[in-house]
Amino acid sequence: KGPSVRTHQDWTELAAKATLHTRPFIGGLFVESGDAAFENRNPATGGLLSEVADAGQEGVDAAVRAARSTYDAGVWSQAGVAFRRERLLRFADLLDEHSAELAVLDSLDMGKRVVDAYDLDLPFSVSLFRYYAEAIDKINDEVAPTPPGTLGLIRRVPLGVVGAVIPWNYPVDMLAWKVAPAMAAGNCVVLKPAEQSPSSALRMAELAVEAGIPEGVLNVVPGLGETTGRALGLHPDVDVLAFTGSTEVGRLFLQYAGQSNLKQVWLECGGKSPHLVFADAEDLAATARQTAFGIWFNQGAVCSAHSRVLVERSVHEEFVSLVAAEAAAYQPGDPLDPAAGMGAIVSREQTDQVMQFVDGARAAGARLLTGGERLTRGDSDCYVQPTVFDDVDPTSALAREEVFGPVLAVTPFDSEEEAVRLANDSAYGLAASIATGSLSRAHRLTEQVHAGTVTVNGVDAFSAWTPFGGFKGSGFGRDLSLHALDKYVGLKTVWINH
Ligand code: TXE
Repeated sequence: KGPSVRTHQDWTELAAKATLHTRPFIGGLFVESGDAAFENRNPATGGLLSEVADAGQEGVDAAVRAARSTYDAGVWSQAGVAFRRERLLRFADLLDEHSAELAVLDSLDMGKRVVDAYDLDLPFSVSLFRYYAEAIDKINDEVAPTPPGTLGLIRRVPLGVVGAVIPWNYPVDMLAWKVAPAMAAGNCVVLKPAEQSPSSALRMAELAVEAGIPEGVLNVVPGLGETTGRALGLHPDVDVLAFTGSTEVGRLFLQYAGQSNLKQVWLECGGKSPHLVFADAEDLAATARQTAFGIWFNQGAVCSAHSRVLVERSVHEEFVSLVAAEAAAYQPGDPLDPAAGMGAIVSREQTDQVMQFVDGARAAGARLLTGGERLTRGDSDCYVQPTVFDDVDPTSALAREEVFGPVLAVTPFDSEEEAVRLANDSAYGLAASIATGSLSRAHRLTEQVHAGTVTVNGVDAFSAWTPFGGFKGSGFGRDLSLHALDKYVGLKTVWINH
């Protein structure tokens, strides 16, 4: 399928027809659950989209029961890899068929450009379901070299019930990153989408059943973090909890595990990823385009957003003016308009938070090169210009804390050692990128820079085939690639004396 050829009007009409589910999807059905509800607002317009049930303790209990009984029944976990492979491939085909509908749901819920959801997020999710479906019948268990007269088997077994708690920045993709490997490995899943973006996950769970995936394999509990998220984290019958979100909430999930059943916890948390630009970079203009993409794509709401640029002083002035010029291509507009350069920020609260960083940077004496303004469209003020601050003090909040918005912090450096020191002087270690024409420097720095992914001469590379995740405050455990399966299986030793 090629890129979207739909117009602004086409997308607007699709959006007007969109159906937004609001109730938990448990055991193959949308159910009534809990007595609380929360508002789902479209940040692009400020309008109310839906009132969504907060599944709460009651909903989480029901979902975990459904997942457990489906797991124990063996209709998925023991169904054999050929069955799981076939159903997951069918699910991928259905997601592909419903790409435009799902892209619209994400755009309405959280403000991203619909064409980015359609051209990038959806194809990537579809490819992930296919990737893990195809992987599971190609991985063998092991036989250990135990003494004669014995047989030592090392089996990879599903763990049971997987809880997944995901953020709003990539609703469809974050679901796929967790759910595809977890389901492929034979587990049943209870997923809590972010309260800002519940719609696509509820629809995807419905499509999973339509694809012939047994009821109860994928359950979705919409809700707030402190109620539904917490109940899932503390649930005594959840075996694994996979989380993507803020470092602060990641810490809570470790506590929940300690306070409950010692469930395994995997965390993919925030970042403050640096882009190191050296004077020997082969193409400064191309590097500036990568810098712009690395911070302004998806309104900067990317966990591996390259929100810090460290640039060698001899090319500093030239480089920052190239980056500032790129801002023209990222001016915010209606997320349903393919011509918009960026969409809306997910919520007023998040926009307030972004503007606090902007105001703080101004007050701290950083040099504003472009942007810095909050914009209003109709009734919504959830738009922020693509922003660049130069000469940012590396000890300031803008250089150290995750903004999760379209705000770039530039700091010049004088030597390679200083660049590496600044890059590593962070509570996070998710990603880093390096622009250099020197092969030796590239190799040297990929060793020295402490991040889960280091990209040379590009920015923020990731793929289905390579692991994604961080060090330090960015969490642990890896999404994507065959290694993601490790999070959702246990090793079981079977010893036979014969
Ligand atoms: O994230 P949260 P929010 C960062 C980013 C952003 C900030 C706040 O800096 O500005 O976090 O965003 C659930 N118990 N990132 O508030 O709160 C919540 O419902 C259990 C980085 O959206 O971490 C949602 O499903 N669960 C990031 C999920 O956790 C709780 C992605 C993530 O929400 C909970 C998102 C609680 N007490 C935000 N509180 C990344 N690195 O990808 C919340 N949740």
